[in-house]
Amino acid sequence: MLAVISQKRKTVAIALVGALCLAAVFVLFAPHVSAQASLGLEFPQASGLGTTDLKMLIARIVRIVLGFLGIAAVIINIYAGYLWMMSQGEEEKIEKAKKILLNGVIGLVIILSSYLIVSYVISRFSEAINSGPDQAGGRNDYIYNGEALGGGILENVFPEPGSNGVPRNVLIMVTFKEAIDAATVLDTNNVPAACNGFAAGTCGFLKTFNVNNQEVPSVKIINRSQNNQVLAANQVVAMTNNNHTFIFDPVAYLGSESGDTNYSINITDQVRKTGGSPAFLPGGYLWSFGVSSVLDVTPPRVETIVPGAQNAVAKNTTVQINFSEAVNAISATGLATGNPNEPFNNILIQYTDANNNVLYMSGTAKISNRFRTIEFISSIPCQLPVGQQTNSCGVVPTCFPGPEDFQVLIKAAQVNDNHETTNLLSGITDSTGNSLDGNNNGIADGPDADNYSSNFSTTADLDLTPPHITAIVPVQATASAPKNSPIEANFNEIISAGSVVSDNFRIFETSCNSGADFPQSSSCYPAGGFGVYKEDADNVSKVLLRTYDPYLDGLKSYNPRLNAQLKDLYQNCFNPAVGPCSAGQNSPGCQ
Ligand SMILES: [Ca+2]
Ligand SMILES: [Ca+2]
Ligand SMILES: [Ca+2]
Repeated sequence: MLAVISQKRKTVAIALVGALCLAAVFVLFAPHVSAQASLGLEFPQASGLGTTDLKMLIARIVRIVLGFLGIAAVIINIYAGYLWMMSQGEEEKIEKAKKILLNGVIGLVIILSSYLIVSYVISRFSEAINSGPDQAGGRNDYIYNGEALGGGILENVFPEPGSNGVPRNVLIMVTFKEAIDAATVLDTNNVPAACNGFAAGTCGFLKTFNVNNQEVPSVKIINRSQNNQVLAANQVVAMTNNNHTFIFDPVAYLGSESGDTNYSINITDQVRKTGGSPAFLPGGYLWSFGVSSVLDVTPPRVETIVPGAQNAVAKNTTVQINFSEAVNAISATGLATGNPNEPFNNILIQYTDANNNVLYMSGTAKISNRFRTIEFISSIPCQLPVGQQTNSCGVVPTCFPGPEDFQVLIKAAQVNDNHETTNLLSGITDSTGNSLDGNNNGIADGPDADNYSSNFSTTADLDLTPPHITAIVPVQATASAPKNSPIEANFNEIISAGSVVSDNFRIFETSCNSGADFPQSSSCYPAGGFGVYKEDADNVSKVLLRTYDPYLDGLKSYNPRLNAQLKDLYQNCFNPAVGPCSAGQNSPGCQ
């Protein structure tokens, strides 16, 4: 009798251990195995870039092999269970089943421990590869969601996520891809003196919302170094000029004189689009940066302006003004009507017609390139050559008159005797309010001394040649870049910064690739978001994409992609079929 009970106990115990191991295998392996469906580095169009480190790739392969071994062990255990079930009490068969089961369980234990070791190694790799400087302001107690920068409604935020040494007098700038209902951001009935000059409904203290019986501001400026204190609504002035770009100006300086301070900004889920639908998923968007103990008193300069005075250019040109630092988006952008006394008039482009009349260009000034570049595009449609209906974008570009000589005037903002800006809207200022230093003496002198002027000439010709890619970094075949290094594409001519936006250049999980240019779901994009920008140096015109902390997931495949809406300075869409070839590729489009 006793012997029978102990036999039954043993049987139950072995069955239990087997079941537990089985469950463990499914919990640990199943989701990873399915997540490994796409291992290949894809290279669609002429612009796909590999993003997987070789070490990570090996670690992933090891994990997949372990996954298969785990499945094999489970099958062995099932087989043992089957033998036992079919033994019909025959001692010999039961004994055989027990042996198989025991060995199967031992195998599983070994595989599980190997799996844990590999997982540990992979996580260490991830940490080692993720070695950027971006450690500002931990965000452990805030939930991050999918509506991140680039893949969601946000085009750009300033200061850049993860940046450090941000001056205390910084203005926070946010650009949305869709129009926002300003009344859900700012309080149109609570307008401070700082809003003088702004149209009704475009400037005010922050709006508050009642959430769980607490008054919560629409945008939270959170001091991470001081118990996550949130600035009150009447401590922040919010402003906009077009319901796309918003600027948040804290009444008092951020941080302290005595040391660095970490901040997070949370644009809450109370903010809504024009039309009323929520701009964000629950939780809104949050990003972090580190504020230094000093103020920025250095005024911004014009670094380069294209076209310059040297050569006459085709008349469908864009005027591109690159500043030494980020500038205030509101005073630098707008619709120029051709009347120099009407806003927008901080950037004026004038010429003299055959009858000696001074005329001003009508057009649009837009900001891009992480708030460092302003581009002016004429509003006059071009006369295309006979027989040609459109350019490579399928549209009629716009033109300056040509041949013609133009003067460009970029206005400094009004300042007082202490060189402090007195009217933010009156000219170009930097991201902390310093007025443009047009005469490059390091001091904000205000107009007219600090107005910046330049000139260029047009020919009677049009440039209708699309730009093309000349190189891609990292090169696809050697894809071993750290996961936080920028991805770049080089072009054969200067690219319009205004076209380098996340609608034209994105990175997403390869598994989301549906054939369309970009996936719809925000969960396909990196959790920390990404930003795109351009750089022109040493005669190379680059467009770049950088991801933000926590960067790319080392265990996933990514697909960076440019679409054809990326344009040269003459409004021509780029030709994705022409570009550098990958190894072994042989096509007429290869350069
Ligand atoms: Ca500055
Ligand atoms: Ca100056
Ligand atoms: Ca061109």
